[in-house]
Amino acid sequence: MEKLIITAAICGAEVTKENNPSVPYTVKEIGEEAEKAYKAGASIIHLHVREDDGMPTQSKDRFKACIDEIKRRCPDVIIQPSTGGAVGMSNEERLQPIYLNPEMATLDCGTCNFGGDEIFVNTENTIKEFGEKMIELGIKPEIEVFDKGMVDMALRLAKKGYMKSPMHFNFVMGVNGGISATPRDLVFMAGSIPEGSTFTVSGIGRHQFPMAAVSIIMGGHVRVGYEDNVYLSKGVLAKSNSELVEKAVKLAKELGREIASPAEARQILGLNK
Ligand code: KMH
Ligand code: ZN
Repeated sequence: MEKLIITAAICGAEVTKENNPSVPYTVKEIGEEAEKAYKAGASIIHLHVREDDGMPTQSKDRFKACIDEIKRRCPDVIIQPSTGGAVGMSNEERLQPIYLNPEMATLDCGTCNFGGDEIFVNTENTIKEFGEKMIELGIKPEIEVFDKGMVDMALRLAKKGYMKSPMHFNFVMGVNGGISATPRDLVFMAGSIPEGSTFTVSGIGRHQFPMAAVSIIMGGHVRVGYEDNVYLSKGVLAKSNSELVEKAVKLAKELGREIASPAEARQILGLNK
């Protein structure tokens, strides 16, 4: 089986220091968490950035500062900025980090409920706009899908030229409003993408490691980190994202998957920059 790509989603836009005091906000904290996650075995850092007070931002300058800090500490790690940002941001705001020319960026392929009154909005025209821009700039999208219909949307738009093959998907499973985090649903999702595609799985909350285990067995890849889950085990907060990466590495070793280096991850994902 292909080596396992571990993505560390180190900070997200919603989780706060109230949820776990080691959620990184500042440039230095983000750099430190990225470095620890990388040293533990992550080859991709999925990046959101914050102001020093924790406020999520998509500011190009703030992304540049964080990317520079991460590259200084771990030059070969793959940095994947979010274009999802936080609920309520405009498309223009969300797209800012792609103008820093990253190798990858996320491309969210549908609208979904996001808890309470929150709705994460991605209209068809938004997806087309983001997809077109990423093709123009030579950025490989990680296609974020929170439900099966979003896979179908991505496939339909790929046929129209808004995304290229081979496609790489992130199945985000267990969001209130998205597909549930069950092995049955993961088999359904993985069976719905074209041959030659790759996928990673982000299990939300307590589903992080059970879904990681299923993905490892199926030949998929894994995302862990505070964006999706702040606990190392029931009732025990992780002290760093690196503890979550270490746990994924341990699972992979037990299940017979080797861990991909960033260079190997680039090969698997066909990154060409
Ligand atoms: N923060 C969510 C609203 C992405 O990174 O592209 C969107 C999100 C997805 O996290
Ligand atoms: Zn994200």
